[in-house]
Amino acid sequence: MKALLLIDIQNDFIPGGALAVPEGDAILPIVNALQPQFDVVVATQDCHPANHKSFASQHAGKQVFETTQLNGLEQVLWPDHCVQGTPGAEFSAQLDMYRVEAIFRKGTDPEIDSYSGFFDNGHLKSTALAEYLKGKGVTEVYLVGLAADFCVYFTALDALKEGFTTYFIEDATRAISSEGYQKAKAEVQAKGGTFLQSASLLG
Ligand code: VGL
Ligand code: ZN
Repeated sequence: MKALLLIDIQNDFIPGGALAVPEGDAILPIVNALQPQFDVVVATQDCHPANHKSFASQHAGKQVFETTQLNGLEQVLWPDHCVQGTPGAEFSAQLDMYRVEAIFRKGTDPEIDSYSGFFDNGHLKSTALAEYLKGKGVTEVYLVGLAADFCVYFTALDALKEGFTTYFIEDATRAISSEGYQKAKAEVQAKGGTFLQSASLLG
């Protein structure tokens, strides 16, 4: 069984949002066209409390996009984004949701960030996404969404660790930084992930 994982396709990651990914909105028609091709479609949702420690606003004297140490992990300090209960945390209104059978929320613990849809950044707690997919008989996961160099990338690494055959649909993702994306892509490929274009699935 094949699953399509919609990673963080939320207003704050789309142009106009608090942490906009360049051209993030360009993926929407492709993601919608892909959904009917899959047995299982699930979504992740970055869902932070207002005092989340990944926000630069929570660290006196720190600027947005600086890095710091957070409980022993390197942490990029982000603009406030995807705050629970705000429009920025909602899925894009242009994203079809009718085939999405489950939503996995992450980043809800104020003390730790959570890029991957499977685990927090310290690998301390699971979202139960792997167990959910395995319970549905899924062996192949296809990744789309935002941002290619953060949440899609870390989700790909964990999908590979969890034993899923992992595909990254490149034109259905966009990155915050193109250098970051090139490094991320090389690592995912080295670990066994496959990069492809949506056209090869849409036929
Ligand atoms: C993301 C930075 C912070 C993402 C989430 O969805 O890629 N990036 N929080
Ligand atoms: Zn976040």
